[in-house]
Amino acid sequence: MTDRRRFLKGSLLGVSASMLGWGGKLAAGPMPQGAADASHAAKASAARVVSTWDFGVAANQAAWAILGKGGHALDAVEAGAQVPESDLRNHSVGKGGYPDRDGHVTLDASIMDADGSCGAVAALEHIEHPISVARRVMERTPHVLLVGEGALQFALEQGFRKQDLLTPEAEQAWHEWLKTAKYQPSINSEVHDYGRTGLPGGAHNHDTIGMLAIDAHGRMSGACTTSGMAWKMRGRVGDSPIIGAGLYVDGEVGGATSTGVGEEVIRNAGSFLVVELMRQGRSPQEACKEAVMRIVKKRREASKTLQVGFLAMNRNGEVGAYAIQHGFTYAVCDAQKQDALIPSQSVYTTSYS
Ligand code: SD4
Repeated sequence: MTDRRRFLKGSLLGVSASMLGWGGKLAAGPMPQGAADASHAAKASAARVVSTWDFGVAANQAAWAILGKGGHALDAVEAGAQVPESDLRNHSVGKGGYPDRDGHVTLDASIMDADGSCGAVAALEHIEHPISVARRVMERTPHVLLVGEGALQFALEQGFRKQDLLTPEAEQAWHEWLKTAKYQPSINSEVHDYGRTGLPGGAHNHDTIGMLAIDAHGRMSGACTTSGMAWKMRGRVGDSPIIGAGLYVDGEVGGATSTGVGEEVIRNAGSFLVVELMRQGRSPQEACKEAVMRIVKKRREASKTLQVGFLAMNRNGEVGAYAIQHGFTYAVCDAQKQDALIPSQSVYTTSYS
């Protein structure tokens, strides 16, 4: 994994919003073919996608396959989020995710568009791509959130295939956990320091993918998908499918997404808070930091051992992130750079072990 890393200094990849040229005037009227191609290339270069954690690099590339051709941000984030959902090596998102303490893999996901349209599923079982079910909830129902059995019923009605999401590896890890069955929801504060999570098999505990994209037409969308906390209580729902907590997008301002202990994010309406702070003039970086500090101030002692990270992008394509613990990373992909992985700033710069 380390060799995939392309750590860059700074939160903006050294590319300023003005260099991106996003939001520039589009030529009116018919154009000769060559000029049209050039115009398309210029617009596509304004597109950008950002995602949480190391696996965001691969997810971004799937999103870029759409954004780079001038496709819609909503299609891009759905396609991007599907990548870790299908990755069986990934035990915190989609198929192959660690189950709850009773052995059920239950998935949470949400998707949101620039105009406030949104859809989500929570505690969904047996469906490999909860992000796509969330999109159907948004587009084909008058509702925002479907949960559990009802979400599954809806997915099956929509033609999604029912399958077993518990892989042999995840099942083995669950059996290991059952030996002590210590119910101590914990967090992944450092990507490569698995020992501290107490999870067997050197597993990550918390790695949700949150993704935000701006397309060549300046449309912004976001997606968030996870299997949530490993060995969680049956029925536990985290922040990821809660609009305003794990994900929020407002096309006039920008978007935000979160990772880490979902309960802390929900308590503070985290992603909504980040977007509102950007609306008031904060940069994405400042907004993420302020949202993290709200949690830290309220949970001074507990925050020493819990992780929450926010990732935000404003409508100009400026990106920022902030976390409580060291180790949070985010991936950025645009026409200049396809595989950038950036270490987030954090409250605690050293490990707390
Ligand atoms: C949750 N926030 O279910 C998710 C988990 C997570 O990085 O983000 N992991 O609480």
